[in-house]
Amino acid sequence: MQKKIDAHSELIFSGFSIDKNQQTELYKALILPRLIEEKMLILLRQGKISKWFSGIGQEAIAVGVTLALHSDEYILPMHRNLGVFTGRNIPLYRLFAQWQGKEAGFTKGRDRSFHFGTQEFNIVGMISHLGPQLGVADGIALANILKKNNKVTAVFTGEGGTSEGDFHEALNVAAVWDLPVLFCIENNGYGLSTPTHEQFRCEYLADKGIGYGMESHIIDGNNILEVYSKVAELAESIRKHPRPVLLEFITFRMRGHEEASGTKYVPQELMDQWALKDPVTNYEKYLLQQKILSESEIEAITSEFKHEIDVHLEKAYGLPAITASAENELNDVYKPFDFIEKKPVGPVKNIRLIDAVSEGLRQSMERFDNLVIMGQDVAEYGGVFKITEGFVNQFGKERVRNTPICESAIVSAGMGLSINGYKAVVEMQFADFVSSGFNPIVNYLAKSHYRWAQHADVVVRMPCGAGVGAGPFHSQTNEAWFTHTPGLKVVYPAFPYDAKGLLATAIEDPNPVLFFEHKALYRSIYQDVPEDYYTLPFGKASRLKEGNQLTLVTYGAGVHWALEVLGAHSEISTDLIDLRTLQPLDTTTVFESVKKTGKVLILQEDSLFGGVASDLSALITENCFEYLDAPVKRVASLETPIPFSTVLEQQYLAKSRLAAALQELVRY
Ligand SMILES: Cc1ncc(C[n+]2csc(CCOP(=O)(O)OP(=O)(O)O)c2C)c(N)n1
Repeated sequence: MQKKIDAHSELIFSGFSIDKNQQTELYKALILPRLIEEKMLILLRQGKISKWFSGIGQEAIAVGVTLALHSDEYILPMHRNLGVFTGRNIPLYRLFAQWQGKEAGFTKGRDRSFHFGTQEFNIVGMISHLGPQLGVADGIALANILKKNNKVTAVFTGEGGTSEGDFHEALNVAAVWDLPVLFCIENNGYGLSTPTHEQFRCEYLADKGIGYGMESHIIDGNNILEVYSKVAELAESIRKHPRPVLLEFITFRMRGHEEASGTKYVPQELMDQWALKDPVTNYEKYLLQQKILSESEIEAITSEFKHEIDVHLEKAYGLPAITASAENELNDVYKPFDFIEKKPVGPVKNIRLIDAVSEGLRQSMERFDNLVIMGQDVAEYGGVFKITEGFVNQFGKERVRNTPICESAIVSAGMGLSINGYKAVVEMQFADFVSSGFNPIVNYLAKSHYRWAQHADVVVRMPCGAGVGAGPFHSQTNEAWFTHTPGLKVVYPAFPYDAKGLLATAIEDPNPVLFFEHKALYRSIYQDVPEDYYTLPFGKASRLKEGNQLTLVTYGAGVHWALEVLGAHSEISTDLIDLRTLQPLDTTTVFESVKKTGKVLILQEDSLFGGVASDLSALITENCFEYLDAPVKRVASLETPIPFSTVLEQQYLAKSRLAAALQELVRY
């Protein structure tokens, strides 16, 4: 029977087998974040820092967990976990520089407060969306399992964050894969202004562990000795027997959500009760009672820390402010990648696009033994398109992983693998389902290198496209969702040769790549493809036809529509350009051609507004205006969802309007 922990339960510090020196060390670690915060609150009032999320009253959790782990084990803290950062002994001036947006911080002024990670200290900070980091912890832990290094990963969430789908997905994945993760919920009573009874209906969040088949514990989060000893014991046990454990730390948020928002919605009575359970003052009282520390020793520790804080603050103030340089900003969006083209040698084989993707993937798995494939039904079943058929036999189930149906956690796990030295290929069963993994792609993978120089070595494979009578949710080509987001690369091959070489490059490239594979081309397009491994450069379009009346630019299935229509209209002399990659985009080849022909038609399978054709059209207008003999023409699919019935789908698709548009443009 679990003891009841709330504002009234007593903090009992006796009975833990922690020696006196260690108890003193814990005190020092506990009081440092409190003293820093007290200073920050003064600076905030003086307008010297922008925003502050207070962890006052919750320090025992971050400090206890951090000190219970080994320093080379990853911790993923939240916005109230200053004790994780101080517990890892990050020089204070660097933290202050981070909060002042200075170069010596961790994000070059690009992100605020605790939104950063540091490999140097094995800390991976949150993104604002709270939940995704739980799945990132899964990926980090998976890498530890693959390395067989017996390490634990600890990840934090507030009780409010447990309402997010990411929480459920991450715990479920960790349970199914036996990942050594400590999921630490800090239940501090409120998610912004929302009390726990408006957030969830179970008595204890730890009870949710039962639903995941996961061990769970409730811990008094205001008792540093309880937190430290319980977590140390569990961590040791998890190192020996890898498994996830759910911990609910009961505590209280003694200040507002952030300093400007106040606490009017919190009953004063509750505030008063919890003030009596302050984790720092109570522990101090116990140490004095036990004569482990004297008043004067506490005084000495406190004044030494205060001095250290002042010295480091002065140092941070003395550091230069960031100067804005667009070049620096743009240079840090992607991790530099020294692409070396591996030219194909040896015999070729006539294969389908689907075979080329499969072969490219297999050869990358052979080449990179740190590459992991994750996706629904990708293991024994071979994926719904059979691209990974036979992979389990060759590479084993550790590296070819069936996942539960949880795109968000798996994309996040890909991020975690990358943080811990692995490469990931995530197969979306259909590109349409990427919407369920959208958040970690556009907010985590895409922004991570820019924010704190952490690359995301993840390829998301996207079987996409219409023309197969599959209706609104199995036919979309949603590349424009991603070409809009800085930090992502987007590849869209139309031929087997390109698919194999570009996939190899995507996997070599340490940046996140969305790799689109058109389902209608999978089994219909054949080509002679080198049997050996080779790579192709990103950002190089190919010119498939030479002509002088107009330029037709397209990609994916559009390329084959164009070839078919142009084949039936040989009277139209056309430069046909297949873009091959959309980010980076080869504008040089496009502009050269447009300058020669003076007319351009851009064809895309996606519906018109906000698509790749629109931006390309704008670029051509801006860069080739004087050369144009006609307005830039865009041909795209109808502005409707994609219908299922064949007649409706044919009408929907841009292909049905291509010939007429071409003839009109020639006549212009
Ligand atoms: C996806 C998302 N929704 C909403 C928010 C706004 N928000 C930031 S923190 C927060 C409360 C979080 O509560 P909890 O998880 O309990 O953590 P606590 O702040 O209490 O430590 C909210 C609603 C957000 N950052 N991200």
